[in-house]
Amino acid sequence: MNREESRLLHISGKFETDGELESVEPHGNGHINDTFLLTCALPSKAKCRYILQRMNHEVFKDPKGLMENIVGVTAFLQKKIREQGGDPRREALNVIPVRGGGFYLEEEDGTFWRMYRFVEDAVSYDVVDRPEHFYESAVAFGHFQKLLDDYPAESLHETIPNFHNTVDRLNNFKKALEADALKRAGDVSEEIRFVLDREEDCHVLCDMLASGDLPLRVTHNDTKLNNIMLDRVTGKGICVIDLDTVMPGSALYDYGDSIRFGANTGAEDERDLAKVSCDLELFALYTKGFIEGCGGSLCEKEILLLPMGAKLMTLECGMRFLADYLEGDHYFKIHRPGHNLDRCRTQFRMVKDMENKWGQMQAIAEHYL
Ligand code: ADP
Ligand code: GN1
Ligand code: MG
Repeated sequence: MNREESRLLHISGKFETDGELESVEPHGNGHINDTFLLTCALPSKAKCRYILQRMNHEVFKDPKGLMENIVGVTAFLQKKIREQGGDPRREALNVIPVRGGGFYLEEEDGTFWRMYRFVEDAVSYDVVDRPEHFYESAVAFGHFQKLLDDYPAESLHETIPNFHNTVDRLNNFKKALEADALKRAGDVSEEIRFVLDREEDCHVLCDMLASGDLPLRVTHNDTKLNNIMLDRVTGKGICVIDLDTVMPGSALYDYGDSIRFGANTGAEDERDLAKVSCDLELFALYTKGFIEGCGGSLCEKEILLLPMGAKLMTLECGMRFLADYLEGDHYFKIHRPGHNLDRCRTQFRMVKDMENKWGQMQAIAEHYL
C-alpha cells in the first residue's frame, strides 16, 4: 500500500462506516473535487462501498456552509422520497457522519473531507450512450427540481456567488483577458471575438430574473450527465448527485447545462470540432423528459426560453473554460496542455450550431406551450 492510500484509509477511518476498511482508489471524472471509492468488508464477507471526497476549498470558499446545504437538502429529499414510497438510501445522497459528530472532517492542513454512501447498481455516464439514458436523466433532473420546490430557499448558503450570472461571468472573463497573466490571449483572438460578439445575449436571463420576469427556484446548477446515477438495469435516473451548487437559480440553468453537455454529438473536450454539434433529437428528448419531470411546474416564459437557456449555459461554460485558460488553469482540473482551450472550443462550436438551428429548437420547445 502506498502512502497516499494509507492516508486515505486513515481519513476514512474517521467516518462512521460499516465493516473493515479494505481499499480506497480514485474514482470518477469530476472537474472539481477529488473523489475516491472506499470498499469495506462486512463480517458476512459482503462488501460495502462509500464515496470519500476531498472538497475543493479553492472553489468552495465556505465548505462548512456548503455541507450545511447538503445535509439540509439530502434530509429534505430523503423525507419526501420516503413519503412517496421510494428508497431514501438509494434515491438521494446519504451523508456519512464523522465519528464523534459532524458531517465533514477538517484536517490541520486545511483540507476538508466528506463521505457518502455509494449508490450501488447504478452508473454515471460521461457521454450519452443510449438516447433513453439522456431522456431518463431529464426526467430525474426535472423531478429533482420539483421535489425541492418547497425547500426553504432562504436557508441556503450561496456556495459560489453569481454562479450562473452570465454577465458576471462575462466581466470575469474580461478581467482575465485584460490581465492576460500567461500571455495567451494573442493566440485565441477568434475565441475572444466569439464571446465579445455575444455580449448582449449574456444579459437575457440575468435581467429577467432580476426584474422578476422569471421565477427564482431552488436548482441544482450543475446538471451534466455524470452528475446523475442511472439504474444499471432499468436505465432510470435514480439519484441526483454532486449537490455542491444547489442554490436559488433558474430552471433554465438546469435544463441548459444538461443540453450543453449531453446533446453535444462530441465530448466536452473533443479536439476534432467536426464531431461537435447540437443533436436535435437529443435536444427534443431532453426537453420532453425535463418538462415531464418538472410535472407542470414550468411557466410559459420558461418553456419559451428553453433554447436560450441551452445557448447561454453553453456560452457561459465556454467563457469560463477560456477565462481559466487565460488565467493559467487554476479552476478546472486539466489532463493535458490546452485542455481548457479545447473545452472552450467545443462549447463555442455548440453555440454556433444552436444559432444555426435556432428556429427548430424554438419549435421543439413551443410544442409544450
Ligand atoms: P465533482 O464535483 O468533482 O464533479 P462528483 O460529486 O460529481 O464530483 O463526483 C465525481 C464522480 O464520482 C461522479 O460523476 C460519479 O461518477 C461518482 N460519484 C459521486 N458520488 C457518488 C455516489 N454517492 N455513489 C456513486 N458514485 C458517485
Ligand atoms: C464542473 O464538478 P463537475 O465536474 O460536475 C463545474 C460546472 C461545469 C462543469 C463543466 C462547481 O462540474 O459548473 O459546468 O465542470 N462545477 C463547478 O464540465 O464549477
Ligand atoms: Mg460532478
